Amino acid sequence: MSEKQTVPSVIDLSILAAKKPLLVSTYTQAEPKNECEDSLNELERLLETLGIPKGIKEACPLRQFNAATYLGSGKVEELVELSRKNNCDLIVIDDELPPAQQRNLENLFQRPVVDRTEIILEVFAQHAKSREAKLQIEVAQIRYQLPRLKRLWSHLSRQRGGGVNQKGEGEQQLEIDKRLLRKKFEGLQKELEQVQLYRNTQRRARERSGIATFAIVGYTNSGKSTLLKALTEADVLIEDKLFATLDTTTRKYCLPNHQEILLIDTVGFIKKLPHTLVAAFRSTLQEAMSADILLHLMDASSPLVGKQAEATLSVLKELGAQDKPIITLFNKAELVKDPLILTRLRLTFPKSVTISALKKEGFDLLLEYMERELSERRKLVHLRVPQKDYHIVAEIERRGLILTKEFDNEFILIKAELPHDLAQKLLPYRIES
Ligand SMILES: Nc1nc2c(ncn2[C@@H]2O[C@H](COP(=O)(O)OP(=O)(O)OP(=O)(O)O)[C@@H](O)[C@H]2O)c(=O)[nH]1
Ligand SMILES: [Mg+2]
Repeated sequence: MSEKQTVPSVIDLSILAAKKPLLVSTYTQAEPKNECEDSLNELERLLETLGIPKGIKEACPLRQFNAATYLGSGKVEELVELSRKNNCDLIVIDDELPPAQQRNLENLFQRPVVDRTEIILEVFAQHAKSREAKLQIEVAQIRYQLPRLKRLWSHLSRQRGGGVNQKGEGEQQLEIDKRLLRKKFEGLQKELEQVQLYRNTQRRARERSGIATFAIVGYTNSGKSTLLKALTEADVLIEDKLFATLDTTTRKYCLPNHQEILLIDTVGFIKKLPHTLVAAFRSTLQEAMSADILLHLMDASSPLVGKQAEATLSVLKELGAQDKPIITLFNKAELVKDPLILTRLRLTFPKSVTISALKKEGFDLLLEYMERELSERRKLVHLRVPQKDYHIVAEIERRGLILTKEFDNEFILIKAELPHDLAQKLLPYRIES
């Protein structure tokens, strides 16, 4: 697939042309209703990203789970009535629905029913720019589509007003489509493996270079790309949109103590991030997860900051990165009107800095924390290196932090903080302090 080609939509285009959607989210007795309402607002933002206008939002208490229709039959009836009265042309459920539930709901509503996963997949599909991101999203889409092909066919036959005969043809075509889709899936997987092989080689080269790496992680729209740009002038896409970034950008940066590091900006997270996407984007995400230290960026101005942090930490766990050292950054601080919010956040996340990536505020303390975090992970050593072994000095400069350097005849006396593996490698040059 070329970089110019766009990813085909999972949802049919009539859905993207919806004028008045009905958004439905649920909450159990144990959950507060306002969280459900916040979640609906987030879903509305996802739809807005796709150009779908605002519609009606319904937060529904979930008393009893219904295996056939997700919501209880009384509630569904109520919602069908509501959607008819308001001429809603699309129903969006704020959860991932099994294929059968989705089909049953479509029959009851007589309108297309899409779930949160489908919406997120479509946002990713529209924002994917690199070949790898496009391949990854197509793989995720096919995984999602395969068990739901029947539903797509029922959409088509409804559009054509399909009769009995066409139904038989439909079943045959369904089998053919499934086979074609599986074949396409295998082809894409192979292509993706090739791209990822190249990426892994790059990553290993970087790991071998041993330069300390910081990855900026966090909820979508928290300001990750803004921070990378503010520090490194990197030409990255910054937008007030969910999932603006779907690729990884790495830039060199020199800390005030002259230590060179790499900074990585990557795809953001969201509550209920579909597993198909986590699986498909695993390699992109793992690149960030291979960093030495994580900078967890939060949008402190969002009323959902706590929930967003929970969602981020849970994806980090799913990726096996929960034990990495983390510095927490409360971003968009200039928008926070109530100082109590920041005080509360600081109590929950002790190793934290308050910043504004947009206004470049709070960076002095942030850089100090970054230097400190690196230095804690290093060993202080005194070395006596022959001047002729200048490549050793170069490696110390690149990977460690030189505190003092003195010339002593044909030797250089160096006091430096080094990563543990380098300190071990330079054991023959070590002297007592
Ligand atoms: N007021 C304010 N806005 C900010 C700040 N940092 C970022 N933003 C805005 O927040 C929006 C999202 O910023 P991005 O840097 O694209 O966020 P991101 O985390 O990279 O988002 P995704 O790539 O979509 O996951 C943009 O409109 C930024 O201008 C800040 O410190 N203050
Ligand atoms: Mg971004």
